Amino acid sequence: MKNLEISAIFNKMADLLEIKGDNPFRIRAYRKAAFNIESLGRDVSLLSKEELTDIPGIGEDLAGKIEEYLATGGIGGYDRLKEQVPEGLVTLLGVPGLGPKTVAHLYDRYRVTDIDELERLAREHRLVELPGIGEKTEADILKGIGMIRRASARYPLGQALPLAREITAYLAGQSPVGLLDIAGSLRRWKDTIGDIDIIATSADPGSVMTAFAHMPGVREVLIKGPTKSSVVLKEGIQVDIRVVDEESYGAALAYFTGSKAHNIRLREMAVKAGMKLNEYGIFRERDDRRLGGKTEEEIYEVLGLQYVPPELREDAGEVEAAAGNSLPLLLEAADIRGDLHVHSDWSDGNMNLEELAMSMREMGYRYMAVTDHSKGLGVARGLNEERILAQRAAIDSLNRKLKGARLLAGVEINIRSDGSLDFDEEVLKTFDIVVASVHSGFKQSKAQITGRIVKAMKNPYVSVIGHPSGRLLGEREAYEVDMEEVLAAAAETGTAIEINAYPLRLDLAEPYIRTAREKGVTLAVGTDSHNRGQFANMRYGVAIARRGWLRKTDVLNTLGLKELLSRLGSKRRKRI
Ligand code: DGT
Ligand code: CA
Ligand code: CA
Ligand code: ZN
Repeated sequence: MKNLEISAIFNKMADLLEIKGDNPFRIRAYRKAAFNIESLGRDVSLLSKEELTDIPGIGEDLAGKIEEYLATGGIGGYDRLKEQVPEGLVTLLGVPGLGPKTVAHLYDRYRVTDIDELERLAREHRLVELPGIGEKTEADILKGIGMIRRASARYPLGQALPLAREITAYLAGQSPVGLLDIAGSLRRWKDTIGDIDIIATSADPGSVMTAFAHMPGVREVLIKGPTKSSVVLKEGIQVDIRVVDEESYGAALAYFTGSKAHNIRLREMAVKAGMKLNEYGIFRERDDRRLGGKTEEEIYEVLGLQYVPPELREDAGEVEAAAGNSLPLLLEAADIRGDLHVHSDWSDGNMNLEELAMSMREMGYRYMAVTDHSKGLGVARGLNEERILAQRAAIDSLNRKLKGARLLAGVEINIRSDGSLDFDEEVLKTFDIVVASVHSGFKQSKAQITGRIVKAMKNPYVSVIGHPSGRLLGEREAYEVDMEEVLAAAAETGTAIEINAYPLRLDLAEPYIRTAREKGVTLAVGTDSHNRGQFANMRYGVAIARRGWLRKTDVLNTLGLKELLSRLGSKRRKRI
């Protein structure tokens, strides 16, 4: 649907006109049009020109721009405006306390086009030299910059989720909460999080607000209202909480879980069916009769939809699937039978093999693959052929003592910069499982790095490609790799692709997981654990798999031990 795209452009045009000091009525017209298009509840691309001009605030001129966008994917007037206003000024307009006139002055006087520059000037007290700016405004602008920085920062899921859980546990212990859930992108298990959203019910909302504002770890209270508060934690993460009525709980949870795009689709469906959906419930339009809203399930049911798990709520086809009763039956944490990527103290892990076996039992697994690094990775004390043999003997003897579970003899073999591997086939064929990963040469060209991984996959003994894009959230971008090509080669060679569950990796990223599934590629979820606390990260891998629409059958480590070994063997046999 193009409504959101068009309303965003109209808002940007209003910003640009404001900086230019254009006619206030014209600016207001763009804002009003943007608002009305966003909340329209009907797809603008299906409307005739006449129906377009029936939308409040939309006349011939704006209707023409909408049609232009629908026909060409752009708006000439917008492009011309962008040329007239220096880049960066629009971002400055987003700083609370900074109006368009001041932005224009800042530019005329100091050529300021970005926030860093603005911050420097404010700290040097040079903003007060501008017309209309006093000490107070300057201080407000500095505050506003802090807010913007927080709003644009995103935090890894693995950092935000433990904090959110601490907060909910604290609130449950310290205040009279009834129902209590984490909502927002965190409930959808998005790989990075803008802020933490919490929803609750309570007989005494005021004391929940007080407990919330005084929790340990709060650096700043932004808002403290009767049912709604926001704080900033010392980590810099913002947390929002809302206390709602019990009869509205499901509606509020759905609303604040989002995504925004998913919500908009649901609201459109409601409107089409003569209903109204908001954070208070779902109602019959005609007489406002409440049709549901106590639970999320009620809302989906009233809309005639299957219940959509939070991980799928991205307007990525899930609404259509739910309407057609064809949502996938998603992978569950309980489907996982073992971990396929684990390090021991033979390389850079801190657990010995006995401890791995113990953790395997604790996790309720049938198997766990010991995949220490190979010799090329000196920094991780990678193993050479001789050490592999010694480790193998230790694994075999331990397995003889284990009942009902087995440590698999594996390796995380280095894919060298030319695509060759650290061990030759004579050695490789002695492993139960071989995970092949890139640990160097991240700066290679796309063609090189793709070719390198594809070459590794052509090796009949390579079972899985580990952390396939190399990304480290908030630290390192993925290397340039043609993932489509890697996935095509994975399908062709029968190589599995890893979903690395280490929270800073979450690699493969979910859009590619979906592509992988469509191509018939098998995914292998592994935690890459180096210490005992990391096995539980499997839950992150499962969530990311779910966000990629994976079913149990798409995932290698849902197989029982015998089936797994036979599947791992099938690629080898195919070659012979
Ligand atoms: P984040 O925090 O950037 O990782 O992403 P979210 O999805 O948690 O977004 P957030 O915290 O701004 O808002 C939480 C949810 O509230 C969001 O997923 C949907 C809902 N919501 C917020 N603002 C709007 C809005 O303007 N329109 C609609 N329909 N829903 C909204
Ligand atoms: Ca959020
Ligand atoms: Ca929020
Ligand atoms: Zn690795």
